[in-house]
Amino acid sequence: MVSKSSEARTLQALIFDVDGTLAETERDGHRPAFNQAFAEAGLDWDWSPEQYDELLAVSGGKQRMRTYAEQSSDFQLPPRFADLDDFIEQVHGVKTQYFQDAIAAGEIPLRPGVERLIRQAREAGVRLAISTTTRPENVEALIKSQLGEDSLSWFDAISAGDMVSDKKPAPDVYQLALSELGIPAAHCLAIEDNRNGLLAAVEAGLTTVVTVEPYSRQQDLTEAALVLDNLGEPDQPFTVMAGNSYGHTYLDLALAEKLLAAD
Ligand code: XBP
Repeated sequence: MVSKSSEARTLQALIFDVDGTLAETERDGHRPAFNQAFAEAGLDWDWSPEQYDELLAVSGGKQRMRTYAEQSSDFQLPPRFADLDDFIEQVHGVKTQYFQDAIAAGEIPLRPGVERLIRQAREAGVRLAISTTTRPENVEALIKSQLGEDSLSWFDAISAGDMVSDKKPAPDVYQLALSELGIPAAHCLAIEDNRNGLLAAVEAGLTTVVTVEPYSRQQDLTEAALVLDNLGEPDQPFTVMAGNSYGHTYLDLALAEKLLAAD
């Protein structure tokens, strides 16, 4: 793990995870898109919300499909695919298209406080980045559909999907974002939604806030500086599940600075 220096730790960037953090995309976005692609491929796979919660222990949709295929004793490769790699590549491509259609239709809104915090950071000159396991085209679709056509340019680094070979909980996707930002980890705050993401961010040396999702509520999130139900809004306070919120009721840059200074 990267050690944090004792110099004054001013906030220079926020690094957001996407799925579960910017928006609750997993159960009602990725999961049905997987199921649509499975049906189209002639498979009888149909992941229920409960089953999907368990499958989320594996980061990355392609890795999740591979694990599921390898653990299904009765899985038979449909004849039109050359091998398991070809199957995963093609079916995941179809899944991505279904997911993007749902996102472009605006079916999945941003979580409370996300847009407010992003806009506050922009006004204050605090830079923005993304570190996610999902594919870059999914990130672009979500950000554009929710924040406007030009909003991608607000982010100085978008590290996503196969840009790194080792997915979360490995720190690689955060290290990539940090090197693109050119800012030491000690001056950045990560925002995540689950244990795999938290471990990746902390291993990269980042102070991390976790906003839980239904499936991550019961996870061990001990390494987080603060665990919340969501980022909160001035008229919609967050609930603190672990950590010190210093009397704040929503996450703004002032609270982010305090969390950095205390870590
Ligand atoms: C997100 C993921 C992704 C999504 C599906 O993890 O694990 O696999 O579930 O997206 P995180 P893809 O939020 O921690 O980055 O199918 O494009 O992988």
